[in-house]
Amino acid sequence: MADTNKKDETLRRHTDLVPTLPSRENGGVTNKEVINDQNTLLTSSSLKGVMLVQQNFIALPTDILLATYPKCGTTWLKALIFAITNRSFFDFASHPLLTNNPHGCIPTLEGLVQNNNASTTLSLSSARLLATHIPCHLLPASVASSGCRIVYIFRNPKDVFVSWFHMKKLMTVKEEELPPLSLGVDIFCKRVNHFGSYWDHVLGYWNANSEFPGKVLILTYEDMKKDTFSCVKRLAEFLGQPFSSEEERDGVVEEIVKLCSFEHLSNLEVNKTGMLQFTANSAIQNNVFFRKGEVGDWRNHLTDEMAARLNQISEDKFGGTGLMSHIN
Ligand code: PAP
Repeated sequence: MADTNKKDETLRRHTDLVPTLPSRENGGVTNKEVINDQNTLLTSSSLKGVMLVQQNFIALPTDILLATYPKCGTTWLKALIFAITNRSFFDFASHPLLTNNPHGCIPTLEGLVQNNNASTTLSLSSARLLATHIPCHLLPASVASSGCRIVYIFRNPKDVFVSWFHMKKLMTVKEEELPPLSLGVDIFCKRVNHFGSYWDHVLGYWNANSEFPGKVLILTYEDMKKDTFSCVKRLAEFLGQPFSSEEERDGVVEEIVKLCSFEHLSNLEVNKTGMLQFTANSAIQNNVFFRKGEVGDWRNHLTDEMAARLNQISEDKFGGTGLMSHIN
């Protein structure tokens, strides 16, 4: 996917650029934060991914891009999109999702351009299935000009925070490097995360939905939990592969819902013990993508004060957009 010379040139530019960008220390968190020229706070490693994608990826009209802010439902949606778009190639008894983590079925664009390894995709569908955490305004121009389809999922920020904090806990080698929960909330509120602010991320794709009608489908984790069946049908229609009445009669939608459910995926051997190679030098355990899979777990972790702080930012950022009704 990425031409090696162009990729090396981008990596050199990244190395030269990072020290010139304003940076912000990030209480106890290891990765240096940099503000890129489009005024978005990113870690230097996510900036590298953004630059590589901007300079090496050209979207095609048939591409399907799954965009998410981290911890909003990426793993689940990867599984569902993979199962929907490849349903004519695999049967449910020997499905690739039984032996591969969903992240191994749909590659992440940022990882793909770094690995230069398009063969990580297991999809047989003619459309390229790609995922990204890149904020909407930092995607390459070809995404808008090609008219490719984007599926975006977001989630109540209080649950996003709790999920992110637990992942951080699992990934932090030295206990002293993990900030206390209250500082974690502070970090999340001040927009210090790998891909900028949660609120700006959601707003970017929400606005793209009005700007490019029919090209962006927005889902919420909460709606998916409430009625997965209807969301799977909506997804299939948006992806141009609606279920036929025969498929509906044969229970294909239910099979997909069951295959991709938290209970099913999290109990598979591959997701309990397997590892995922993200880039050449970073691997991650598959089980970190499965914790509780519930709506409202924030109530078990956040104080009233923490919740009020996150609610206030949501009011300030999302007020008047129609987004508030989706996250309450
Ligand atoms: P990522 O951005 O690091 O890939 P992502 O998959 O977006 O993470 O989010 C992980 C969350 O989705 C976890 O939520 P929790 O911490 O609140 O439990 C994880 O448990 C949940 N999750 C993973 N797979 C599924 C699934 N099949 N159904 C529902 N939720 C899921």
